[in-house]
This record gives sequence, C-alpha cells and structure tokens, in this order.
Amino acid sequence: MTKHLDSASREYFKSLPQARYEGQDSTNDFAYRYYDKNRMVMGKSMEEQLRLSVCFWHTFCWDGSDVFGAGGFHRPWHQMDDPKDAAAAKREAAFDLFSILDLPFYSFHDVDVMAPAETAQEHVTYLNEAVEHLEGLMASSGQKLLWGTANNFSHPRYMAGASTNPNPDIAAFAALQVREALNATHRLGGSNYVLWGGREGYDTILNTKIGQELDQLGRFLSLVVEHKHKIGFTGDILIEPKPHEPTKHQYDSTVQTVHAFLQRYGLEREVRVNIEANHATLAGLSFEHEVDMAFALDLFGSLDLNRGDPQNGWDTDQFPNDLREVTLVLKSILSAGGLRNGGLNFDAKVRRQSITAEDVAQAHIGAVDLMARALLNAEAMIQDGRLDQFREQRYAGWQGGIGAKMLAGEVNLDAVADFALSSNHAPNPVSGRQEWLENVVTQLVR
Ligand code: XUL
Ligand code: CO
Repeated sequence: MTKHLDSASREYFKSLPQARYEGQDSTNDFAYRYYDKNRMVMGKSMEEQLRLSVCFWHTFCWDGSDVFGAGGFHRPWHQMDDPKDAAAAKREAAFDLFSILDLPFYSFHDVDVMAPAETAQEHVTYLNEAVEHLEGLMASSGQKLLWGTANNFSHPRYMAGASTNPNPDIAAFAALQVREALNATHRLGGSNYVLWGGREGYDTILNTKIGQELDQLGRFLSLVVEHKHKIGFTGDILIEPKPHEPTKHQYDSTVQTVHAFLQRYGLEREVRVNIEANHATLAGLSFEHEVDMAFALDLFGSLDLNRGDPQNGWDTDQFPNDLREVTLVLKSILSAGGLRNGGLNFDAKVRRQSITAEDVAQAHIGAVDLMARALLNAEAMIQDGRLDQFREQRYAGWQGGIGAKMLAGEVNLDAVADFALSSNHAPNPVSGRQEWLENVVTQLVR
C-alpha cells in the first residue's frame, strides 16, 4: 500500500501542466500572463526583483481541516502509513510543484519537512534525515531556500510559550529546535532565518509576568544571534510581527514594537523584520504602513504575502489579489533599491473547498501574476515621478533655514520660538492633495 501511494504522491503535481509565460492574451489557466521571469525591470530580471517563494506548511502540510471539521484534501502523502515515508513523499511532491511553478525559492518550518518526533533525540535525528534529502532535491533542481524556521508553537508543550514559557525546560527544548533549524538553514544555503513567536505573548494577565517574559525573549534572541555568528551564517535573522492569534496579546505585535524591543535588548543592528500582510491588517495597520515603517527604521527584511478577509477579524491567509495594495508595497521596495536577502513568500493557503492539485497551482499562478503586474506598475509609478515629486516637494522646507537648523540640532527651543516671533507671520496650510494623489495611483495601476 505504501509503495502504491508513494507513486501516487509523485503523480500528484507532476500531472499538472508546466507553468510558463504566454503573455496577456493567453487563455491557458496554467500560464503566466505577466510573470516573464527574464524580463528586465529596473536593472534586474523579474525573477530577481520578486524573489518569489512557496511555503511548505499551507501548501503541503495542511490537510484542509479547520476548527470545526476534518481535512478534505486527501493528498496522497497524508494517507501513507509510515510517517517517515509520508514525510519523504511530501518533500518530493513539494519539489514537483516548485518545478511546475518555476519560482526560485521555498520556505519551511522544521516540523513541516520531517516525520513527527516526540523526544529531543528523535527531533534531531528526523530533522537531519529530512535535511539530507532536501539537500539532494535542491542540488538536482536548483531550488533555493528563502528561509527556514522552527515551529515552536504547535506542539502542546508550547501552550504557554516557547522562550517566554514559565518553565525553562520548555525554553531549552525551543532552543534545541531553533539551533537545529538554524543549522539546517545554514547548511541548505538559506538567505534568512525567521522567528515568528506564535505563543510569545499571553492569554491572561492574571498568570503572566510581562517583564520577566520580555527578558526571557530578549535573552533567547541574543542567544540565536550569537549562534548565527558562531556558525558563520551570513543571512538575516528576521522577526515576524503579529499582534494576536493564537495568543490574545503577542509581544512582537508590529514593526514599531519590534523596533523598541530590539533596542531594549541591543539587537537593532542584528535583527530585521519579515512583514506579513495579514498580520499588519490584524494590527489595524495597512500592509504599506508596515513596509514603509520598516524602511524608515532600517529594519526591512522580507515579506509574507497573503491577505485577510475584510469582514473577518482573524488570520485567513488568503492568496493576495489586491493589485493596488501590492503595487504600493512594491513601489516602496523598488524605491528603496529592491529586495536584498529578502523575498516574497506566499504564506497563503487555498480555501478549504479548493481540494485539488489544480487549485493549489492556480492559487500560486494567479498570485505570481499579480506580483509581476504590480512590479510593472511600480516601475511605471517611479518613472512617472508625480507621486515622488509631490512628496519631496511637500517636505522641501526642511532642507534649509530654520527647518534644517532644527533637524541638525543647531538651535534650542528658545531659538526656534524666537524665530517664529521675529518673523511674525501666521504660516498658511497648503493642500495635501490626497484625492489627486489617489487619482494618479488609479491611472497607474493597470
Ligand atoms: C503565522 C505565520 C507563520 C510564520 C512562520 O501567522 O505567519 O506561518 O510565517 O512561522
Ligand atoms: Co507568516
């Protein structure tokens, strides 16, 4: 039975047509209409500008279950008897989909790629076996790793947190998982290592010492940074902010709270952020806000692409489809010189009723095309120049006179106040021209 199902796993994505660029007039549901990976956009190919990545967890691990019902995807590797064979079949199927989508990167949590482990020793052994297999699959396919991470939130041991757990033995288990996942990421040539503190927060203040937990989290992150340098990992360590879910309050809630946290523990030059669209909107912020904030604070690292549902207040992780939103995000990235180590990772899942292999492929193909189209729009916006010119000119006053002196710290409050008194005029407001700016965006989002 296992053998038969294993070959079924190999056929699962392989039976799909190869996705390739066919241009806007294509009628093929498996073709890219905009993503022409070799097309040059602002000095780099589309493939290099977008650095697109497929995630393991939603795409290959999730079986379609939700809190009210069982999974209905019935992927072949979910039905295999032997957990190690099932994990191997899942890894092979993943690389089949990577090749059909022809995107350069992927991302994974330790537990996504390995057989389930209970003890610490099993964890190390099973992960190593998986990494050896991944290494071979990467060598033969050329697929690259955008980032690796440790899942320190699913196992019941982490119900009260990982590094912020009241029990240091659990924090030590988390440290083992992170060391192994960081070593694996290094071995596989990953560009970044991500920490999403899924349960680094709390449910009730009645049982929680916030200051103690923050110190535990700060120390833990310092240990991770030290280890990165010890093993010579040159990628970025990234924190992924999220305000709540699964816990009521999470400490790394937004880019700004992460920044304050990093400063408090002296890590602001060592750690960057992986910003997820749906996490931004859960925090009551826009995706563009979080991205621009990260650039302003010199913390930008990478992006997780998905969207929430405007009527639902939880993390629905849907594939992105808002062209205007992602165009503005890509414009910020291009204006800042483009992605460096980071990439665009589809941390997104199909809906529970989308049960077929075709659904998984088409979800990615549509989102890839959305990003390619947004990239072309972003390039057009920069070349058009009206948005940037208006913003520059709006702050031009700060480049000379009292504005420049204030910024340079050359004047005290008395001097600034006396300047206002001596010039004795009532400064007039000017229009912020929001509607005109929005019209320009509408003209350029195509
Ligand atoms: C959870 C989430 C995670 C991280 C990696 O909301 O986004 O999948 O991206 O742990
Ligand atoms: Co994410």
